Amino acid sequence: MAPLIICKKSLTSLAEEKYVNKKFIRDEDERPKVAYNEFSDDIPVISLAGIGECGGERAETCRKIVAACEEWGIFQVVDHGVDTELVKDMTRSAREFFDLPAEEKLRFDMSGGKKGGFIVSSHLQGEVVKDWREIVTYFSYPIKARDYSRWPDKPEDWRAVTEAYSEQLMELGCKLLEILSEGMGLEKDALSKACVEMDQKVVVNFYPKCPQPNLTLGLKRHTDPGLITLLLQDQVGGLQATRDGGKTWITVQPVEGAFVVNLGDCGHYLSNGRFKNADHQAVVNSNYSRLSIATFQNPAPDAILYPLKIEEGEKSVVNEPITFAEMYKKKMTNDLELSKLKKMAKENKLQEEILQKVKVEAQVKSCKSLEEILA
Ligand SMILES: O=C(O)CCC(=O)C(=O)O
Ligand SMILES: [Fe+2]
Repeated sequence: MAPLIICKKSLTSLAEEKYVNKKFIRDEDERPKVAYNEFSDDIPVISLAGIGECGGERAETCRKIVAACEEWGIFQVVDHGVDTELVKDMTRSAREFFDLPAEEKLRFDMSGGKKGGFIVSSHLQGEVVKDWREIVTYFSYPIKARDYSRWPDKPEDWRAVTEAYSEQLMELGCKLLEILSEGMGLEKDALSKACVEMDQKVVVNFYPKCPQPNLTLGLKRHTDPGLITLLLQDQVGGLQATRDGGKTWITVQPVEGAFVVNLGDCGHYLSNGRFKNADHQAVVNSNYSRLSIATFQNPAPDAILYPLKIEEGEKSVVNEPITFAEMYKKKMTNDLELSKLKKMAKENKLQEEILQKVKVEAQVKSCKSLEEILA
């Protein structure tokens, strides 16, 4: 059997086991409903080629992006201007990091609330069920807040590559925020101004092969808390989205060189609900490991969140202005509370079922003895 203390281990070793450790097993209603490689092309793939120009092409691209944000809160971008070689280097470097022996990765163990580094499943403490993933994460913007002691020092080019990657992704993120601002009928800089100073955090997700992928998730269902997320995924597949509250799911078709753009909660709030916050999860499989790199473009912690525009006759989707830090804390606390309540309800139901069974058995027994008396 797999060891019980998983957090201090690397998940890669558990991937060799025949069965999934029970800490990773999800309730039936949370398990994958669609295969990792049953791809859908419902999510539009949009070229940003003409985005620098004024007029026709830019307006058309803008229209497509706004439509995708209203429908799914997800789209993919190609011709985005991020250097192809850099993307390859980032992917290679990340794979090399996860290939390191567990003790090397654990030199950057981020358990206990450390800001950045390596961990199995999630940086959140008190999760009820674990995600089938390893992550390495670093906080890249604002530059003054960087703590390089939490950035891996292996492979050798990790820091140079990740710095360059963060910079180019910040540029792409800002370009997209301009388009979204215009799409909301606002000045180009409206969303970036609302962020006060743009924060950026990069989470590299590694999902090892999984012996029983139908029982677990690589990353449980969620919406991203920030403004937008730029996700680079390999060609394996595993990112899934729903827009009917989890009844039906699609697996996003991987597109070579593309970034998947997910709108987060802040995008939803600032647009007063016009843009969807992408409801998504990641599934795993027994054939291939998978790598994805999520770059979160977030408002500064003290940025105030409130719709930038409320149309006549509409109500604000936000009760009162709230800072991003407060919103984040509330979201994470609620999430953990909900999972704990669900677990308790399940245990209570189980207890009730056992009690019921015991009662029925007792009745049967007493009936039998009555029959015996009568005979
Ligand atoms: O790996 C994926 O496809 C999804 C990753 C993701 O949603 C996240 O890191 O927030
Ligand atoms: Fe996400």
